[in-house]
Amino acid sequence: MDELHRAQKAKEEIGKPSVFSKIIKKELPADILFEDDQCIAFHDINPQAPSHFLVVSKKPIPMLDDVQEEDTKTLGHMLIIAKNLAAQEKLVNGYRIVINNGEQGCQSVYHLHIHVVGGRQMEWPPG
Ligand code: DGP
Repeated sequence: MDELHRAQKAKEEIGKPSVFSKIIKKELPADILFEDDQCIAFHDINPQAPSHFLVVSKKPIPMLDDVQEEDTKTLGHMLIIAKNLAAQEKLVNGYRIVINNGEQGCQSVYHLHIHVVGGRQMEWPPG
């Protein structure tokens, strides 16, 4: 199943523990790059570029639309971790940060996460 079809089916999973919650609890394996009390970062299982990793909130916020004022610090922290890890991964020529939100945003896992993709020339507009 491709990412678009996964995204179209994914809303059925809202309210259930996400695959990312299982990775956070170490019930599922992942190639972890970083972890602290607020977030965890690991390589995407279906990379869209030579380097593709996710920075995932430990708080199980389903999507960006659900973020509240009280989450401001966590979101800012996740962006700082994303750019630190981009440097660690040697994405010196640039990279892209993406948050997919909802069905038309092509979100397939309803647990807030930032994509970091790099290692090749990105294009615009995105598909
Ligand atoms: P999004 O479409 O924005 O919800 O992105 C979800 C991403 O999560 C997608 O690129 C594939 C990735 N993913 C899904 N399941 C797993 C998993 O079990 N392990 C890892 N490492 N990544 C996963």
